[in-house]
Amino acid sequence: MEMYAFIHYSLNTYTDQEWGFGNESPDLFNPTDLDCRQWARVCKQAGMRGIIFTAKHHCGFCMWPSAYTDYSVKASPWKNGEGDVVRELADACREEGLEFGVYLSPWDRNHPDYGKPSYIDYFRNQLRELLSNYGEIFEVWFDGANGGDGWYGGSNETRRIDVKTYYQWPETYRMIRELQPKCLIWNDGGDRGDLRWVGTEAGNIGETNWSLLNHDGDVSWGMLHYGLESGDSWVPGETNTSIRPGWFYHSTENEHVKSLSKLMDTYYKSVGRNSTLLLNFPIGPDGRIHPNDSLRGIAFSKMIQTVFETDLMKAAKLRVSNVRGGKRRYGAKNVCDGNPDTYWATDDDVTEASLTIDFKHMVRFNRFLAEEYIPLGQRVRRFSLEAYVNGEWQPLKDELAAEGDGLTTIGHRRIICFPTVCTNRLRFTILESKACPLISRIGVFNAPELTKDIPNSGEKMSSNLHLFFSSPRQMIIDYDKEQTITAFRYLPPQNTKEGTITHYSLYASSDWREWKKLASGEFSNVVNNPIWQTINFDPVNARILRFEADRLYEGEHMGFGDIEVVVGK
Ligand code: FUL
Repeated sequence: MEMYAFIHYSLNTYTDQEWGFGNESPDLFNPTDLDCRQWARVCKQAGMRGIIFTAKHHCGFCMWPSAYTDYSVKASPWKNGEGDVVRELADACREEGLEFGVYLSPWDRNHPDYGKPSYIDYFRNQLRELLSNYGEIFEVWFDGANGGDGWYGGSNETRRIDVKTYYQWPETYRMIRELQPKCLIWNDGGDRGDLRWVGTEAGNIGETNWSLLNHDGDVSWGMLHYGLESGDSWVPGETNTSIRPGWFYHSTENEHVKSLSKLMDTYYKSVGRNSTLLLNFPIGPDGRIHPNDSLRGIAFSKMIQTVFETDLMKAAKLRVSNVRGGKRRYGAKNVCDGNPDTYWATDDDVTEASLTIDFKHMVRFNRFLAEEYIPLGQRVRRFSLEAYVNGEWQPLKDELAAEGDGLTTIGHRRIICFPTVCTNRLRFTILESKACPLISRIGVFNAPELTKDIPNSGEKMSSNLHLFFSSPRQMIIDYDKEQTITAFRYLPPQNTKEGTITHYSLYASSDWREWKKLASGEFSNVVNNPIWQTINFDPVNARILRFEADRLYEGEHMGFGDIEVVVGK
């Protein structure tokens, strides 16, 4: 399915929390404008093929009127307790042609029996309701989080469970298979589901990514992130991340919806690495997806269309050979037609082969795409990519790879990003494969450059900076490693004047001890015209920046709409 949406919505939306404790009042749930059709339309336009909804998050509040608890929408003022968000969303998904799935948190901080065997019956009863009354469910999500403490019917204590035995997953899985035979099970707990977590919520899976794991035994972080080449079971990775920093809505994050460049980076590091992308859209207190998220989601889908619109392969000629055996042709003309039933194969015993692509003219491109014929498994271990430039073959590498050249596994889809080359010839060589390689599609594209500033879009380059406040008037920005920093940019808060910095100082360090003052001064007219402010200085090598508010227009805490550190020579 490539991309589908997560939707996080619960009492947390009204308490500004990420995890509810389980004692939040159902009275808080009274959205004025709840519109599941808006959610479904936005998700569809954002390129999502389905929606997985938090029917019950860790707080235990049920977004459908479960017969097994009073802690649900039926105890809320919304629609006088007659409403059912799960029903409205399931219907909206069907109308929009989207698949529908549910997140049912095994950890329940409200239920008095959580931790006792009787809770498992409660959990299964709820799951049975969801799998029986809302049509076809394409995926169930059983989050493994468990922080221990909770309200638990008023006990207000810490309850620990053994994740390997407590939930008795095999029996629950049997029930799911019986009620919804096509439903996929996601579970990062003890028992293997059909899909695996990728070990991070940051939006990236390993550049090497096997869709395999062993059915039994412990799963290490590396196995989650990279899969297991020798695994005996098909358990593809699903990359889950949110379009904002948090999973639930917080008004303080309205200016921090991920940029288009960050979302594209996520796309290349998930769908482009043989994974699906599960992208979360939080619902605001009014019951709708906030316009900042919907606009960015739709821009994301448009950008994917733009990048992959023109496949330069369509006007190219292919020459296929296996490296050892000279020239051969095996259905090569079908290799780029995107037809899922055709693929290019070598002889059974050949695991190395190369494919030369001759373009009619000189062309410019910066993306390469390859797909394996997945019904017959994932085979390719390593490949190379070369462009013919100035009379010689020049190796290309994946510029997003964290390690090496990144040219390892392919799977359902692998997208390689590299700086634009201009050539009339490209060579794709499979260097190692578990069995004869079966390639069903290759593509060559020229993506538009995503610059730091896309006018009027609030765009930023994707970055790995971390920031925190060491005091109400001091912000620390920490990069993972030393960078050459040439400028610092500050966007004042956009919806309030409170916290607006009018006078600042900026320092840099590489070791937290020695600080170099880079600049200080005034942001002129920033109160009446709160636009991006740029502080330029001589390039400095540093890992940490300290940004201080020497004077605030009003309020005690420094505020910001966004910040940006400009790196590079
Ligand atoms: C996490 C949960 O604890 C978060 O609240 C969220 O639901 C995320 C998708 O999974 O582990």
